[in-house]
Amino acid sequence: MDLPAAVVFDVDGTLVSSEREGHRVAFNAAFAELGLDDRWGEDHYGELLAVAGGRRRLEHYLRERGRGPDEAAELAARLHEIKTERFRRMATAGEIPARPGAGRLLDEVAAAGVTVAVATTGSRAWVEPLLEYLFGLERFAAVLTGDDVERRKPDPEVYEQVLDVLGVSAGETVAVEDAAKGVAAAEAVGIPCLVVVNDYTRHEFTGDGGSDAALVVDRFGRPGRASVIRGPADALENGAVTLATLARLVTRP
Ligand code: XBP
Repeated sequence: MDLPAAVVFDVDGTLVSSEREGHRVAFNAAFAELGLDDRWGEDHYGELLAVAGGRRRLEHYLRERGRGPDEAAELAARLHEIKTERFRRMATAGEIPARPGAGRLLDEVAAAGVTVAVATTGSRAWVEPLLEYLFGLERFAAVLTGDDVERRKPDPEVYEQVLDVLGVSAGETVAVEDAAKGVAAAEAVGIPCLVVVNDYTRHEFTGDGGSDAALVVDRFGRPGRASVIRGPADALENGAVTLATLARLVTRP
């Protein structure tokens, strides 16, 4: 089996189920704390996810609601600071669950001696406590966050940085993502990508959307049985994403 030199995981929606009942709830709590009537419903938040980065998401929303650029930027920064602390507390209180099978796959990849890293748009202030709480931070050789880059996914900057930090090439690395903007970022630097969709991103992979992904599945499996949405039908092992699944995606010459 041609093992990858490294597997780089996205966080929100990939390793963890964090958006609908996590970030969205924290954003709404921030609105309330500042006495604002704004609340992001589940469907509306799914649309807002098109904007990567919580502060930028807030700024985009506030501008759409008619606030001027300076007021929107200043208010977005205040709201995001409150939201980030609220989400950090949710993470360390165990309110943000890992996706089923994510821990199993992390264990399998690490047991084979394959380097594991994270490349996320999320803020370091909650990313590290959440990874520590759910998986143990020591298992990640590198954790690159939205605080480490100027440009967020789909820009490839975070993946360029993680390859540089790990000292590996794109062709010997596999990325694991949940959304089209993550696939675009990874594929832009030549990293083959496994997608594990969720209820906010599944629509991006029907038809020819997100077509650059090497393999699209509906879950990690074990527990539960995963299904291939796009890619080789025999890519799973006993209904699960395994290290062998990831090894098939390695493109090193
Ligand atoms: C997901 C994001 C983040 C989170 C909110 O990042 O776009 O912005 O939605 O976290 P990824 P912040 O899928 O790359 O993990 O408020 O800290 O940005």
